[in-house]
Amino acid sequence: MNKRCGYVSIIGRPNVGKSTLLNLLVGYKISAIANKPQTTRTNVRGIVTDENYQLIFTDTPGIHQQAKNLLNMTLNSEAVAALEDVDAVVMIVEALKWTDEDELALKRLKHVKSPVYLLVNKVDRVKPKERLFPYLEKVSAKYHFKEIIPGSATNQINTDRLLKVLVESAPEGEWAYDEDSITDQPIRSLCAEFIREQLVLNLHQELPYFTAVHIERYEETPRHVEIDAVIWVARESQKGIIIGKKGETLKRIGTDARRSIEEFIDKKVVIKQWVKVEEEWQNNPRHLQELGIMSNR
Ligand SMILES: Nc1nc2c(ncn2[C@@H]2O[C@H](COP(=O)(O)OP(=O)(O)OP(=O)(O)O)[C@@H](O)[C@H]2O)c(=O)[nH]1
Ligand SMILES: [Mg+2]
Repeated sequence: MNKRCGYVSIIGRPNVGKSTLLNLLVGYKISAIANKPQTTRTNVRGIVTDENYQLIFTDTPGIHQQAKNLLNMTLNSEAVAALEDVDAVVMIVEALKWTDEDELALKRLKHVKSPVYLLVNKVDRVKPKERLFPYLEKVSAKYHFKEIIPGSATNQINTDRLLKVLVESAPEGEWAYDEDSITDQPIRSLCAEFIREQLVLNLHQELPYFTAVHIERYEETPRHVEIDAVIWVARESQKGIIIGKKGETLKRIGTDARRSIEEFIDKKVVIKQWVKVEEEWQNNPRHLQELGIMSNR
């Protein structure tokens, strides 16, 4: 069999399970997961290589409404940009739900020429299963999906089927990456992603939306890796909340992120963190570029 190499983008509204699917397929945690919308802030690439194929997945920020500031507009436009020049698209929705934001994500597929597969995710929660049938019928009328796959990224239901059809949609060709590559994200972005994940998990309500992480230094010594991270916030009061009483919240965020990074790079890690305030960072293009959220297209 000839080798196949294909590019696949994963899109959908926030919180449907895009990053969970990416991590499952890649077999490593490279994209942050949290039960809150807008966890993913940049397009994250994950590479899956088997004997006869290589698939290069792009996990995108959730497409959402009320994108009023530059940050939110950028998240939406980066997600849409990932639909260009791919061999297949996976749109994800949550079983039994169809919201205005799903509709918005669907609209973005209008000009997509490649096949679009719909993963109806989180079916593990649907009981009894018969409740799915009318839903599947309803979503099939919404777009000419190449195939609709009910499944679950956490419980690995039908994810093999999804992988199989994606491989079939990939053109024959040489691989774009080494067979042992799992991502093309620079290690600094991965570290920022792990810290951001802990911010989302450890902070309540809306606060994570106002935060961003930038790795200012990543240095390997023979014994360990030293990381200097800046957490940007928009207000002085947010800084206080992130630091917490006697610095406890920030410490917990650092410890949890350190564990994830150590597991990933298999080396001891020392993280130093600073919380800095810049009021309008979410509307500052230079800042968004520095953070890797806005690309230089
Ligand atoms: N029950 C169940 N939960 C799931 C499944 N897949 C993902 N989740 C959960 O859904 C939540 C959101 O998952 P993410 O992967 O972060 O979602 P996302 O689409 O990447 O979200 P954004 O980055 O905010 O756009 C997490 O709590 C996941 O554990 C599934 O198949 N079943
Ligand atoms: Mg995500």
